[in-house]
Amino acid sequence: MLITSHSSSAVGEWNFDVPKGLSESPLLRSGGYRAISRLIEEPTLSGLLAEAEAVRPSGGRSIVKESGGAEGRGGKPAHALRSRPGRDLHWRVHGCSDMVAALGRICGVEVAPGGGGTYSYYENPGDFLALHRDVIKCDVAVITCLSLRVPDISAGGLHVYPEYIQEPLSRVRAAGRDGGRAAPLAQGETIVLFGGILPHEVIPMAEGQERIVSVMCYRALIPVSEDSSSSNGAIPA
Ligand SMILES: O=C(O)CCC(=O)C(=O)O
Ligand SMILES: [Fe+2]
Repeated sequence: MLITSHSSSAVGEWNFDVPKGLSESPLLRSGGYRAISRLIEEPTLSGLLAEAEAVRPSGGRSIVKESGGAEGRGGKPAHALRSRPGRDLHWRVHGCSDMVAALGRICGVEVAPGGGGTYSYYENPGDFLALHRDVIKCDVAVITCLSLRVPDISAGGLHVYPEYIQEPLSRVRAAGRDGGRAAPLAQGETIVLFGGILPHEVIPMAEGQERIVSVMCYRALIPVSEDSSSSNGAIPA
């Protein structure tokens, strides 16, 4: 999870402008996200899944029942899932110069890895990650689906709100899920999103579903004003 333990300001203080430089990004202009089929290919995908399964038992689940009051980035969104830090392969895949160059082309802005990366396991019915924007260190998030049991567009997947890029989260919440759209991610697919800007959530898993993803953060190498957000930086889980 790319979230922090701090939260934030009242809606009245909300003032968010997409940082100059990012506003020119073709990715941001087309909704702030893109699903890509073969950004990571076999046998690397299987290697990442094996690494995710290897570290899975070494930590417990994380449950937060109520979201904090963040209107902008970070905060403490409610969630129920298991999360583990990435290991060697995760870093080699996401930190290498080829990946950084590919992401620069996709995003239209240079990026740099912003942390070690994680694996997230939505493994029980009802597992979810509530509406949020990612922390300051995470302008761009790269999420790859390593395993997906029982795909279903109406449950257990990423949901994004491109129409609400400049809105406080309370307004996104008030609009409800119809204000956004599903961003389904098939096994092996990757989504690249401006997670610090685009409001997003993982909607609850249905009975029998399971979703394992690798998550990696990148910073956009342009001045991203911290004033435009309501939270301070924090570490990925
Ligand atoms: O699992 C996903 O698709 C999204 C995860 C996410 O938004 C996060 O970890 O911050
Ligand atoms: Fe996120």
